[in-house]
Amino acid sequence: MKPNSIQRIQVIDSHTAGEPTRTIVGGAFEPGGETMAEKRAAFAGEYDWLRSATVCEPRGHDAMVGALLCEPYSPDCVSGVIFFNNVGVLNGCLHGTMGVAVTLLHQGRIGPGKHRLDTPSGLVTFDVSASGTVEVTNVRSYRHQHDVPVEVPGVGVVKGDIAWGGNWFFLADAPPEIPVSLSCLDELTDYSWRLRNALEEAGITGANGGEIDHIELFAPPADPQLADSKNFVLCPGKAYDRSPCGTGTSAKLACLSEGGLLNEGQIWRQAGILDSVFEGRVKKHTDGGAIPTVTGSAFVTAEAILIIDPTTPFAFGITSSNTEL
Ligand code: PYC
Repeated sequence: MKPNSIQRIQVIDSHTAGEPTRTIVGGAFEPGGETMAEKRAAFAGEYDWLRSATVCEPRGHDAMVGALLCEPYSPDCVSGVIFFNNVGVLNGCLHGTMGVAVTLLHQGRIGPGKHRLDTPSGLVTFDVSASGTVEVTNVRSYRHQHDVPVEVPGVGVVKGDIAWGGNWFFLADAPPEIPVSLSCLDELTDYSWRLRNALEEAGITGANGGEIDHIELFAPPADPQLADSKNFVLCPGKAYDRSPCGTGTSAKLACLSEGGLLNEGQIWRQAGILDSVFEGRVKKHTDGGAIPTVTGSAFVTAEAILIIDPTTPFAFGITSSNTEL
């Protein structure tokens, strides 16, 4: 339920390879439930106002990812975390994990070194350095289906892989006529959004009906000396990831590994749309798939108190429920 008194929310902002994370570090918001999946569901039900107030305009923007620190379910974790964006909650988020890591370091809650974080998609380990380099060992990632055809209205048949990297991804080559470049953001967004809608219309999902809410398109890197591939990732709320997307890089690593194109321990350098790079490698998992390790750098950009006065316009953010958008 929305609060009817003024709320002061303490946040620390960071960016990881260009992609922002706003971490709620104060305000005593503890979603109910025991496991992280239960806490995520409780957050979605009880605290949707907190989500939209912190990451949507006028305080945030569409690309902003939020992170709520909470009690972990696993006692050996430094914190639990629930990630969210402009339209809802996320399963996992690796650029956000890197942002949380430098935030906790900035606060003095942890020192440089290895720590564990409890997330709704599972336990992740991060190793953070004083300079902001963060190596994250992700949850088991795997390719669910290979070379899946989907008929996309206005485009034709597009083939791609469906893979889990902490979120569900459809991974495909970018069409040759649309360069993976900042100058083509509108075209890339339109193409990816059509693809996502076509997957939904066709009832194509991840395992157990998991919604494929991230689209990842690939092209050769701008500079092969610096990266092996360049991607464009469209997130669930139609914002593009400014970073190479950590869960998307994990999904890519799982596909490469399952296709015999990446050996254990071999480094894959994934550039994003800004040509910032995540480095990844995998360790095969006994249950199939792989455990990816993804490394990037994150930087604290602001400390702030957000003031939410329920008597003011758009106090809980500009959303489709309070506009004609
Ligand atoms: O880095 O995993 C990621 C991510 C997910 C959505 C935006 N970034």
